[in-house]
Amino acid sequence: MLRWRPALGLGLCLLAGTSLWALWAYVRNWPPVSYVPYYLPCPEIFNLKLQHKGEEPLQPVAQPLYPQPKLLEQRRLEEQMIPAHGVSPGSSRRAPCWCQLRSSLSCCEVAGATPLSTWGTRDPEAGTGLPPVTQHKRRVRTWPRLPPREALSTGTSPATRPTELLTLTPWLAPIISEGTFNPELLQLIYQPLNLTIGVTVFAVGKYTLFVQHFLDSAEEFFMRGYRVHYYIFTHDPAAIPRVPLGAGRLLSIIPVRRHSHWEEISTRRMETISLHIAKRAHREVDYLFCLDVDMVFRNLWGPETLGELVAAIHPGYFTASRQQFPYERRRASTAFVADSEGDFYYGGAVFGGRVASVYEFTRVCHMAILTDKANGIMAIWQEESHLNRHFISHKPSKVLSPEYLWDDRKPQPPSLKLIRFSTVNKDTSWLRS
Ligand code: 5GW
Ligand code: MN
Repeated sequence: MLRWRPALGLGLCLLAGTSLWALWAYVRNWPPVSYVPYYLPCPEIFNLKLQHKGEEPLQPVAQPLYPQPKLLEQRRLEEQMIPAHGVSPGSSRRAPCWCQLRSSLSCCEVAGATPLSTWGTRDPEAGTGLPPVTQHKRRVRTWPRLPPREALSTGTSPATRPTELLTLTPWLAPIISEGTFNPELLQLIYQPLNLTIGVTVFAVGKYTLFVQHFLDSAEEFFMRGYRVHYYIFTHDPAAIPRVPLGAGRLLSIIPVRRHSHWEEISTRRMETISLHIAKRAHREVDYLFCLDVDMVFRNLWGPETLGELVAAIHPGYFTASRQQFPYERRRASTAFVADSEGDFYYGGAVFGGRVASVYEFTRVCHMAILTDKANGIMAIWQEESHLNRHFISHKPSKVLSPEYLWDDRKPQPPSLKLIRFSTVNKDTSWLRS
């Protein structure tokens, strides 16, 4: 009688313990795994791996929080006195600074004080018949209002002079602008390498009208003296003008489907480029730039732009703070960027790099776009939002200043010495009609 009691107690304890453990295991795994009930289009993209040798780049696991790098920096007059070769009195006591500022000061204007804020908009798009979550995309883009000049200057001290472009990112990637490089030296380094530079441009619908001007100007200014291969993606090969090309320069026309919805057009470029690299371009070019066609070259674009992965700073936001950048702010999108993140706002109209890196980049962006699509969401600026998200976690190895991505509708600020590549003024509503 007395013996089975402890045994019963022990049994009950064991039972209770097991039940609690099972309950804990269930709660810990809550919510249960669920799978997206969609078939993703284009599954081949997930399996393609480019045949290239090379080591996997090291990627940081966590994203640290750090202050936003400011592209336009004020420069103290005392720094101007530093002799070209180096150290000024007292400089050894100053904390080392990662931001290098250009040695020549040409401007007395705060670039941010020029009326950059009101110049242009992207056209609004009327109802597209998409579900509500994708409805508001392609809205008017208004550039952030910038503080008045007094607010930008440090005010009290007359020893400060306004703005110079930053030349190095906090992760030590050069920011390329006129005066930061020696073209003759770069020519000596790059010319013997016998490189081929690819360019992808899309000319679908009425955008074929831009091709002539684009190619004419590229022949004049883009990678002069190098082998260049233009890849023009179009629904209408007959509409592509026969522009005379210089020696060593090729043009291939690649037929693509003409999608009826602008959403498809503006999210398909990453897919098309990555497939094209895998199928063909990785054998034909060393570097690849992916450019908008509604643009024109106005000055030399040379080997200073070549790098592993290259991004260009968007002309509309180069004085804005990271909270003002038009990143995708909805967590439901894979392009989501928190207020505390972001270096520069890059433009979707220019990116490039080594062909293998551009392949990985476009493939990953395309997969992110597909994931969003499966979840019924489209990022606010489509490919540009995904490009910006990607460049936060995979920093570009070289950054092009807005000289390489300007917009004709904006006045040229004093901080830019020249404009090399610029969006032409276009009648957007007619083009897209
Ligand atoms: C059509 C409707 C909405 C958005 C884009 C298009 C479109 C873009 C098109 O109908 N055909 C076409 O070839 N494109 C390509 O995508 C062009 O190369 C174009 O330069 C690029 C990006 O579109 P953009 O230039 O209208 O976009 P934003 O942001 O530079 O104004
Ligand atoms: Mn464009």
